[in-house]
Amino acid sequence: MKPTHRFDAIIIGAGLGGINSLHEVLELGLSVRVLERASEVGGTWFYNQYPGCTSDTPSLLYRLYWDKEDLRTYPWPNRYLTQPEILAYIKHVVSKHNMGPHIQLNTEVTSATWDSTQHRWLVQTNTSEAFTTRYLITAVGVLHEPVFPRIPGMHTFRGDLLHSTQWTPSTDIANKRVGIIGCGASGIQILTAIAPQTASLTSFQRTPQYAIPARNAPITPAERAAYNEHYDSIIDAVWDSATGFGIRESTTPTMSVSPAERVRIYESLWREGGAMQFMLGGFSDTFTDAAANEEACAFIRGKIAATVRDAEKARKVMPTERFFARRPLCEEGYYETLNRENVRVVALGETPIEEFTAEGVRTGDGVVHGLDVVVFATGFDAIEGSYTRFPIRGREGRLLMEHWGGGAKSYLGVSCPGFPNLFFVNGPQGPFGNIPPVLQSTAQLTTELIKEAEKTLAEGSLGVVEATPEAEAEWGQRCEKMMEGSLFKHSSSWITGRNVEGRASACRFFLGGIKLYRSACRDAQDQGWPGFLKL
Ligand code: NA7
Repeated sequence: MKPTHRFDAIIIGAGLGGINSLHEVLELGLSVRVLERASEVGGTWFYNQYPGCTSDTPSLLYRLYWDKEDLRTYPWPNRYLTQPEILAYIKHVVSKHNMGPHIQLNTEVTSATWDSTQHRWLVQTNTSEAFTTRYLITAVGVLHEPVFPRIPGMHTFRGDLLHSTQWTPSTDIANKRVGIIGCGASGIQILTAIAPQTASLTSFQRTPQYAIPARNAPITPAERAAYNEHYDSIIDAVWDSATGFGIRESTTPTMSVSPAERVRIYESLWREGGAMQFMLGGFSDTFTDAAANEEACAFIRGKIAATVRDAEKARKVMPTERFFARRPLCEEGYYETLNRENVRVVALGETPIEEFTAEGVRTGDGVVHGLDVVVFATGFDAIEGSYTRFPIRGREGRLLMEHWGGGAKSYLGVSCPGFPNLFFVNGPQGPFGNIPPVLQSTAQLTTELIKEAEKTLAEGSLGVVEATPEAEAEWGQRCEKMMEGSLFKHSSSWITGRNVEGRASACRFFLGGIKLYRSACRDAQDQGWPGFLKL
């Protein structure tokens, strides 16, 4: 029998979400342990070490907002943060707030089971220890479990195969013939970063996307001083916005201005840089109105045609998707890099990959693309993927993944009926937006729910809260309605789960935004939590 340690709260995962929740739980004065599979903290920013890995959130907002002193003093050099900079920031927070003693690394959770006699979760791990806890908080990541397509003949390939998350500092691409499958954020960042070092680089593209220049640039001391002076109002504006990216979200419909004025606005957004800024900063209806969306698409297609010199290459990377309606991509020299002689593009829509051979990849036209390294930048099994690694069993042994059979769902992004005192960080049907304010918003709700459970416990009850089936269903309908009104429903991306074979296509996010989400949470609290069972 393994020794079993008792805590008030167990948090699974020590990424940004996990350490933010750790802060919240410590503030409540509860005993807590964070269990982390990896050998370091950082989560997504520890696992994704591929070249060019960069956030598209402005640096001043990729922060935990509760440490106001740190907001003003922690240095960041540029408009956007690279992966090593974010990882360093997360480690800095852990060290500054002496969180290390609460975090147990190299510890993979293998199951979590609700014990309805003790009213506690029993958490098993791959180590010699088990844990029992009243509150279980899963901060296991939104985009964590890789999608690694199985292609015939992969085992025969004599070169190296890796997913973008498996890139390590020892991954060697110098003077090699490299193939990249996939052209989402990871694929185009890797391509741009490594093309100059490779002998040749072949980009296998199934669905070319619309990408907007990031225009990363140093932050001047004067800019930093201005941010520091106004940090409080900057953060207030984040809470008051839909996406939390610190941009002005336009209220002007596209067709309400003249064609010339539209182009002037698109040009100015293009020069300014930032994908979210482009999608939301110019016009209010880019992702809700088909005709408005096409105006933006046509402008971006024009930019691609003007940048990519080789007409055949330009044709192959030209988006053919009807809408600019995925999480928009930021690029930093991607289209220019395509002009390099050593970069080739294979349009998988015309010549799909048929199989791997010992030498490389054979496409539908019979061509064998000789390769030494193939990088699968093929994305993630969003949300559910992180929960497939270990079973979570709630009341009567019900599996969370069974509860999510028709698509991952929850009430307010944090709780499911039948799973008492289980709280998600960045869970399904939480707000879609900039991750740091999103995870802080859902964690604040969790804190309020834990306070409620503590109150009922002190009053002699069981100290248990969980969403009601009715509240979960109603919230799900609200999420679906928001999706109906958006063009995101047409894309086969991780937002709907259609990027993964076998996953139910459903709305995995609350597209109403951060402001509306927070007001829904406040309303629930003001009304005494009608959507939660309190036992
Ligand atoms: P994404 O955005 O999900 O992109 C994955 C890419 O891989 C995309 O181009 C896919 O094409 C492609 N893909 C997936 N499976 C295949 C197969 N079997 N064959 C060919 N191509 C394939 O993942 P990223 O890692 O780039 O970015 C994830 C998020 O991280 C991003 O949104 C940012 O928020 C940060 P498809 O579009 O499915 O045709």
